[in-house]
Amino acid sequence: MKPTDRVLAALQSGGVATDILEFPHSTRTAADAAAAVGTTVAQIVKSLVFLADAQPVLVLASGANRVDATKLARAAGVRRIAKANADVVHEVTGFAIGGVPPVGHPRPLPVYIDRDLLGFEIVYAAAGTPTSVFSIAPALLQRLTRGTVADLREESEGQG
Ligand code: 5CA
Repeated sequence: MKPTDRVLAALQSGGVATDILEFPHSTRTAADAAAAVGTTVAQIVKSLVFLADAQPVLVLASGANRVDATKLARAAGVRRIAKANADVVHEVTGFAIGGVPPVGHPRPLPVYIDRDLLGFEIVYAAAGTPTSVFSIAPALLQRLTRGTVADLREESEGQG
């Protein structure tokens, strides 16, 4: 199955009716995706894998924010947070960096959601490839992923 089909299947089995938007150019980064869609970087969902006491977790963060490791550790109830490398990201999500979606993984991961995403009516997330995204209401994304909403924003720097 194509990567985008795995995402579409997960959305459909969750009862979410949305189309995958395919672009002729890169949506690999939050900035690229925002430019392609014609929205703000803050409305792009970054799907990031961290190791929380060595267990993989997925963080859905606003494209405008960097994730604060201390806040994530507190939310996850762990001591150590490390960023997963590209191989680990592929292994635990089934997708390559630049296209990692929030849903459609081989095994469900614990999900933590940057509360700033909930301030938007619609957000855009990667749909499995570095040239595709889908739109979704953040409340629906939360329900679909059973994600824990938390303050995860690093305060010192703006863009991530
Ligand atoms: N398609 C876009 C917007 S939806 C996207 O996937 N953005 S993202 O933020 O979710 O994915 C890019 C992120 O992957 C970067 O922010 C960075 O945290 C991570 N990343 C990029 N290169 C590497 C790498 N070599 N190892 C680990 N993580 C990486």
